[in-house]
Amino acid sequence: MVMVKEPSEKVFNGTFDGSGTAGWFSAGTDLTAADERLRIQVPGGTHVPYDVIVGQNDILLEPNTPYSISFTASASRPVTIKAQVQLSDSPYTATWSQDVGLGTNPQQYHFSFTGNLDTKRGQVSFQLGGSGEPWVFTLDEVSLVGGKPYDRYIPETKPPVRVSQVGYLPAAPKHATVVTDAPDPLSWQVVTGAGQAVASGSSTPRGLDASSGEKVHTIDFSTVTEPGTGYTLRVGGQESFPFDIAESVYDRLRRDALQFFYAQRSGIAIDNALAPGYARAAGHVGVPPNLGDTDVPCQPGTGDYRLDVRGGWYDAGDHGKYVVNGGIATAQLLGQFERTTTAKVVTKGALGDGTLDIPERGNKVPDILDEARWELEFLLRMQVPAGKPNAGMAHHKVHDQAWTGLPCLPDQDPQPRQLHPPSTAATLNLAATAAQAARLYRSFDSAFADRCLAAARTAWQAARDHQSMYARPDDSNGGGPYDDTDVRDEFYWAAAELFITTGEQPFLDFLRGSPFWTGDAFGNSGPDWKSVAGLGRIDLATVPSKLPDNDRDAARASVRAAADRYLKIIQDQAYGVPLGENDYTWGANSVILNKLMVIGVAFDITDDQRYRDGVLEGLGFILGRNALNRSYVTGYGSRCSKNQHSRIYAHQLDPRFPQPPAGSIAGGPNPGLEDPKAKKMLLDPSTGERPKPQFCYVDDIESWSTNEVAINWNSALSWVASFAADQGRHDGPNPLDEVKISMGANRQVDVVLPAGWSIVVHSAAPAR
Ligand code: 9MR
Repeated sequence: MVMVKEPSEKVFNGTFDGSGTAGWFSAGTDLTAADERLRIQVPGGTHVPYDVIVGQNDILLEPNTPYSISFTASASRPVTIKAQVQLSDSPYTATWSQDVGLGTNPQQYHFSFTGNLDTKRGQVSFQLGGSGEPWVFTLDEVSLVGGKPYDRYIPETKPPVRVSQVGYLPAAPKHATVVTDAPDPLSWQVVTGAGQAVASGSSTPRGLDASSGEKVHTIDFSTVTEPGTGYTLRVGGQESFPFDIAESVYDRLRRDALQFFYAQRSGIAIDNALAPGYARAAGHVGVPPNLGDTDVPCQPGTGDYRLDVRGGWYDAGDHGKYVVNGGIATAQLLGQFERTTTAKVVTKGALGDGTLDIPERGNKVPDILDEARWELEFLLRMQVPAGKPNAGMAHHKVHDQAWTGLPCLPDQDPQPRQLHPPSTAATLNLAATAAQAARLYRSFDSAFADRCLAAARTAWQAARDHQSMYARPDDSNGGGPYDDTDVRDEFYWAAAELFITTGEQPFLDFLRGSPFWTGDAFGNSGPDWKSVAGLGRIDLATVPSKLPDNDRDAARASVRAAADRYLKIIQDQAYGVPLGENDYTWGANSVILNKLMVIGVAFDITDDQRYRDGVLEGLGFILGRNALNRSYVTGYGSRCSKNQHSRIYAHQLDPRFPQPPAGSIAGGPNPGLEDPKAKKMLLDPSTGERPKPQFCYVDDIESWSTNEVAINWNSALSWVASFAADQGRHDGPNPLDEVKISMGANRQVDVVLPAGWSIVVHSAAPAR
């Protein structure tokens, strides 16, 4: 944590305490911190001072202003460096420049000057080049004080009346939250787009909301059921953003959340006719400057072969492709589709052929399966071929050797790509998704289904033979680690999918021996890329299989138990969100959505409206009913996220690039603040304190830990959006489907009716 004392301190993380090199850059050398100091290996053979630089950009500088600069520095042998305060880009004008002779013992240096630059793009830097021999530079306690106090970022959150900015289903509950210090209930009114008040009541004071640090009331205006657009909620002279009430309120979101995946595709040109504004050349198809993905070598020491691993989706804002995260994203698309074959409340055909704008549209295969197959084909390519070491395992990931900058279109990525070592987790992700695919594609393409099942079996056996090959947590140069050293849940998930698809006893035997057979599969955060037992449990609970009835009942009961826990949190939270104040983390919005998925499954298997209502209420948080009064989905709501961290959707940095497509969800509030931008914008410069969890978010492209796009986050949104849309206009439930008629032992007909139904026997019409 940074501990800057002066309110007008301009240098961020000048003490290198705990935050590593956050906020600093280097040129001509690597940036490394050790022992809470910057420690730079300066290469030899350079000519001029600016051949090697370390420094910090985005420094606010004012004209005619006194500054004092100080730092502690030393060198492995006596050298002279140049310290500067200057513009960070051309013409690089310096307002202060000083040659500084360094000795081998750390010494504190202190200088004063009057600045004459007027810029937000200032730079404090140390030029270290010009030496024939290499040396080591050590830097600490860097400070530049002067000018206006640090301008703390205060987000715009008005108005204080918070609703789902997208809207509500006519027949669903409608809740809102108001930020107010008023101790007593406030009166409210719902007003139509035409200005007519249609409902009124008084709010419920809820006291301090710990996740935001603000006092709030809640409002229930569920009595308003008349469809319409442009409704607002008025409380104490304040008016909410407008919202709709309609059966179709989630229909566009269902399509857009899924359409996101096409724009993330690797290995294919994105067609402007299908994704207007997002056209780009095919990425990583072996055309320079790309060096992948058609012929990718293994990382040194991993294998002496090369693989064609083209295709799939780019994981997130980076160009990496990770089997582990590809696994859950694919499983959620497959599960979203499979749900429509088992749940009662579904809109027939809503995920069918012709529902997305993708090249495969019109091929008689549901578009969601076409999209998922784009990733599945990539996952299959990541399997180690027969005859190679660890055959049958899946490589953990393929990505750039070093991080690229932003923006960067995929076809322009010049980095070498590498296959990282196989892992047990990746192999089981392949086994699980390929096994699920085998049953879902069977009726559309039996050869593909066979190929998937064979790969799943091979992967399963390979994982059994290599049960503890783990991805390294520090393998994060040029890509994320997705490390995981507990793969019991991956084994359970893969066994579940293989059992459901094949019905074979050994898989059931394996399941019975798993700690998850009776253990909680959902935990406190629902399924995520690292905890996948819930994915298997949901399918055991919902997909017809040879699972004995009592075991299926137990699986269902466990889904309900988890859903009940999450519902309770929703009820306790004044913003109707299934997260407690300490549950916000990297990708928090996906944690919310994954918990909503579990609650949605509970509705599917019970028909209990409380679960349906919980899903819709939680989705309201994502769409604007939150402390930042923001919809986290691009293109949805009056104030929405649109600067997500992405090399492709880098509009914020360069207007020639697009913003993320409508339907892209941002990672969300994350008190971890694991990127320098979020730290710089949100940490209190004088105390180092961070804001309350809901405020730990910035819609800035450089904040990857609060504001990235990612396939596993959009897959969660897609599942929930589809569920929600189904609750609007759907084809069921048809009570007649539930009537069970059988022959009784005593020559009687036994009729079992759904709860609440009765039989009226009419006399037969006389025969003519
Ligand atoms: O979603 C991942 C999150 O759970 C981890 O805490 C974080 C740090 O390891 O990584 C996230 O995943 C990122 C991945 O490593 C690289 N591509 C972007 C992903 C989303 O930020």
